Amino acid sequence: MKVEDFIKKIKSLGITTIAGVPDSALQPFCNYLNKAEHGFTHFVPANEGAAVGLAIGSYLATKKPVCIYMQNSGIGNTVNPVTSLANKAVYDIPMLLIIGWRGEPGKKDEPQHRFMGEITKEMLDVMEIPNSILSLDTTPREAEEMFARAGEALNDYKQYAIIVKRDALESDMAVVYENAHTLQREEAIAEIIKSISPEDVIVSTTGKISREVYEQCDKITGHHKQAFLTVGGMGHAGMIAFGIAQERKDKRVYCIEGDGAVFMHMGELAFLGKQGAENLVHICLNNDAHESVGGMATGAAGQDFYKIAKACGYGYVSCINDVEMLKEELTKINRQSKPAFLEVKVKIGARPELGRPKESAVQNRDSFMEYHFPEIL
Ligand SMILES: Cc1ncc(C[n+]2csc(CCOP(=O)(O)OP(=O)(O)O)c2C)c(N)n1
Repeated sequence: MKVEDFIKKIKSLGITTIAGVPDSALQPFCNYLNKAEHGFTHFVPANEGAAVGLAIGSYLATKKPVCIYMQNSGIGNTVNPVTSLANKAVYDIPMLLIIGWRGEPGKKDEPQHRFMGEITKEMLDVMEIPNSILSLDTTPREAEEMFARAGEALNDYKQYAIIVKRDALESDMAVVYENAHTLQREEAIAEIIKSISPEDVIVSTTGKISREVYEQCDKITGHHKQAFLTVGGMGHAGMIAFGIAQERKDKRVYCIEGDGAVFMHMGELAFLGKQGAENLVHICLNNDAHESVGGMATGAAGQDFYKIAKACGYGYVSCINDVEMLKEELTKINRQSKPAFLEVKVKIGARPELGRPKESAVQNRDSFMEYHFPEIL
């Protein structure tokens, strides 16, 4: 289906506000929202649950349902506000969910998408959200019927979900996402890895950052056992790093996150600053965008994360945007005995041939644990 037609159908439901977190399976849709004159009020909140909150508020003030878009992994973030607020047992608030289907059964995808891919429809059914699947084969008539069902559900105060298969939406619009920075994210990652001692721990975030950490570790140290890749659970790498840091004070723990991930569960900053872990180094590679899934700007683009970290109690904070400053800061950070936060302003973009982890997630877990903590095995 052409993305323009899809957008028209959403509008035909009386929807004027749209909010979400981008997904690569929804890339033509996300590109359209970024570049075209679509006429919606559009927001990219911290996470998908926050988008549900926005939808509830907007409905209360206008009586118009909001459209929320997300990757199916984001359903997890919506469960609480949908089940305990929007559901008919509570405030009965209609909203339209557009959900990119990663891990569709029978299609090859990454391990973090497999289970949620299998249970996506079931999750919606359990949450009493009527739903339909949009695929490449959906005929115009079927799409018409799907939106008619969505309209009825919204009129009946229900949420309605359209699960969108990869390739279901098409567009000829090419969008280039840019910012004003010059440092390549992967170059910054290479410098960070070079500065870290072999006994120190790396925890990296969801998306291409982990794929770059994996490849740069191989290139620089000859293996990738030093790093735990937070391939799913976007926004939780900081807490994973802290979980390790508080158990093993003899090791410095480096958390390497993107700005989208830090933003997604930013409450962690207040917690981590307050804990005062002397061995925690939190690095935010800030490109103001969700680059891994296309490049859409985050709803916090332009914010200085290091200032937020400072206010949250991190003992050492800094912000840099070139490789020489990065090297200097990494040397200083290695001498700190207070939680440190380094914001690195980076360009949007990645190598097109960037690989993916070759082992299973469990194999990577085991080799990480064997490398760092052989005594517990
Ligand atoms: C809960 C959840 N929502 C959405 C996604 C899809 N997703 C994967 S990576 C990513 C963007 C990450 O952005 P950022 O942390 O800024 O790193 P960047 O890719 O820009 O370097 C998104 C939205 C996800 N994996 N999980």
